[in-house]
Amino acid sequence: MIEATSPQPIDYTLYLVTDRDLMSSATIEESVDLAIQGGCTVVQLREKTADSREFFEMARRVREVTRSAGVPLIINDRVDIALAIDADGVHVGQRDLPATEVRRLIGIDKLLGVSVNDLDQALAAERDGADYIGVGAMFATDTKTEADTSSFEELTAIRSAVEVPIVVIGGINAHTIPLFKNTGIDGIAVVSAIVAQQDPAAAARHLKALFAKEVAH
Ligand code: TZP
Ligand code: MG
Repeated sequence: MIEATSPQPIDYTLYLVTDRDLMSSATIEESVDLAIQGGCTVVQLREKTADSREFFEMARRVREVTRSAGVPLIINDRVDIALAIDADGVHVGQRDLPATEVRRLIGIDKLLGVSVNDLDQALAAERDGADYIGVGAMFATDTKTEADTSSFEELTAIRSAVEVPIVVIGGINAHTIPLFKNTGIDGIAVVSAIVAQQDPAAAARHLKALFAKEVAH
């Protein structure tokens, strides 16, 4: 009999989402490397303005950085690129391939993350095989102006209803982190409050310490 190896539990505490158009660093690898130095525990490569070849090449380079740091790398939207570079997982939204299809394509060993706005979407994501969900946008953000939003009421309902880890996204920064006290979230997903800062490592370190002090349960 083939025993399934029990997967390493993922630490979702400080989940970095990349954006080369906002970053203070010269390269995406440098941005990711600094964020990891500051304590980021998961990296999602999300590059909306890259064409397929660029995205693939970036993913390959970032893969080196995350692999040597032992941090999981998740690819936004693109199952093909995730498989091509042997990423640790894929993250999809409500307008991307359905979670069931992504799960079928990536198999059971890779991580599947799904963005949700409300309880129905969260329950569906869990049922369809999501390993974790991203809830948001919690606050309006210039990083994704077209994002649908989620309220704290919605977040509370989702937390009570699903077992999978929850990260919140959208406007997460040093001012908003304390508002998540007692919400039962597992982590924060951050773009601009890390990658756009002059010192991304220091910014990540600060957000992580705040989360540990104010929110972690
Ligand atoms: N999905 C919902 S909001 C968002 C994404 C990708 C962007 C979050 O960016 P920031 O800069 O952390 O507000
Ligand atoms: Mg998407």
